[in-house]
This record gives sequence, structure tokens and C-alpha cells, in this order.
Amino acid sequence: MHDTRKIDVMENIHDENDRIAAHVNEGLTARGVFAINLMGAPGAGKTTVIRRLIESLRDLAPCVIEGDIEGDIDARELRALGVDAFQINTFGACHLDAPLVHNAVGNMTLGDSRLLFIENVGNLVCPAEFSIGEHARLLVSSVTEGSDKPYKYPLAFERTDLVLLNKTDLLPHLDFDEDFFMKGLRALNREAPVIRVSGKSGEGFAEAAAWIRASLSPLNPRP
Ligand SMILES: Nc1nc2c(ncn2[C@@H]2O[C@H](COP(=O)(O)OP(=O)(O)OP(=O)(O)O)[C@@H](O)[C@H]2O)c(=O)[nH]1
Ligand SMILES: [Mg+2]
Repeated sequence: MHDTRKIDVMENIHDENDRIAAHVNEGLTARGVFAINLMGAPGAGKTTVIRRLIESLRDLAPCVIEGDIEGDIDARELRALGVDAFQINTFGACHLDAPLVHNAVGNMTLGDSRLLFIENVGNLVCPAEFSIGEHARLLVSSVTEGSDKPYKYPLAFERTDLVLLNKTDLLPHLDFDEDFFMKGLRALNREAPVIRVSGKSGEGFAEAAAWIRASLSPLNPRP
């Protein structure tokens, strides 16, 4: 009996979140802004990836929403590059949700921006459960985390549109089994491209930026 009630509450939370996420998505689409929800474990390289992608996508005037439990270290790093970065602090919650992003977008200028990066809280579990109004999901998985991650955290890998396999510069020092990683990923997600990148050397980011350009092109032109 108690279990049944608990499931109802969770369904209501997800329904309400999805309703607001759809509203956020419609608003961004109408303004010609393509939103990418970046997910990954703490330290996987999400902010580094955003920094690298911004270098190649400056003409889209990218802006950023940073999700962290506390602090604004990543937002300040991006602002130093001249990027509009809005900080959300969840104060304990392990993921962003649609109401938080709705509020953030309402407080941003967006201006000529055609691209919005949303860095989710570093976590491979909860962020994957919540839509936040994004047009695409990008999972940063670094080789230092080990090749078993798709098997242990399936939802994050199942629900992503693109995987950036980061920190490949460190491969010579690790026993990362790429075949095992790909087998686990493909059992969950047959579609998402996997691009090997290095935030340190910049390798792979031209391809990642091209994927973003191709993905946002069908978006309605700015009115
Ligand atoms: N060697 C190497 N280090 C990297 C690479 N990408 C990121 N790093 C380092 O990894 C650390 C974490 O990178 P961040 O970009 O801050 O990771 P994050 O996922 O944003 O971290 P949180 O926001 O704390 O979850 C930093 O010290 C980066 O310099 C890479 O490709 N190679
Ligand atoms: Mg970060």
C-alpha cells in the first residue's frame, strides 16, 4: 500500500517536470535557441568540453547555464571568456529540473544566442531522469572513469544523443577497454555517435562542433 502511494507521487513529480520542460523547450525553439543538456560524472570534463566547443562555435553566441550543488567556480571560468553564464545552485539536489531551468532562462538575456549549454550537476544517476527543456543530450564520459560505466549507470547512456569520450590523452596510462565500453553502450543505445575527445589537446572537438551545427540547423529560424 505504501509502495503504491510512493509511485503515484513520483509520477506526479515527473509529469509536472515534463510539462514545464515542454514549455521551456517551446520557448527556446521559438527564439531559435538550441539547448544542450550536458551530463556526466563529477570531473568528467563537462566545463572543459563547453570551453572547447565555445571556441569553435563563437558565431552562434553560445551562452551557458551552470548547475552545481554549491558555488560558481565553473560559471566564473566561463564568464572570464566573455560568455554569459547563469549559475544555478541546487543546495543539495543532485540534478537540475525543469522549473530551475525555466527560472534561469527567464533571467537571461539570450540576445543573439543560437546555442545554450546547460551543464547539469556532476552525477551519472539523477540528471538522466529529468528533462529540462533541452533539444539534445550530451554525455561526457571520461576514460579515467573506467570502461564499465554503461553497465552500471545505464539510463545516462540510454538517453543520450551524443557521447563524448573524454580524456583520451590519458589512454596510454590506463587499461580502459574501449570494446567493452562500446558493447555496453550499444546494448542500450544504438544511435548516439561516440566522439573521442581530449579537453587537454583539443582533439575531436571539430567533429563534436560539427555534430552540434548539424543538429541545430532544423530549428526554426529566428522570427
Ligand atoms: N588530462 C586531461 N584532463 C582533463 C581533460 N578534460 C578535463 N580535464 C581535467 O579534469 C578536471 C575536471 O574537469 P572539468 O571540466 O572541471 O570537469 P566537470 O565535469 O565540469 O566537473 P564538475 O563540474 O565538478 O562535475 C580538470 O582538472 C580538467 O583540467 C582531458 O581531456 N584530459
Ligand atoms: Mg564543471
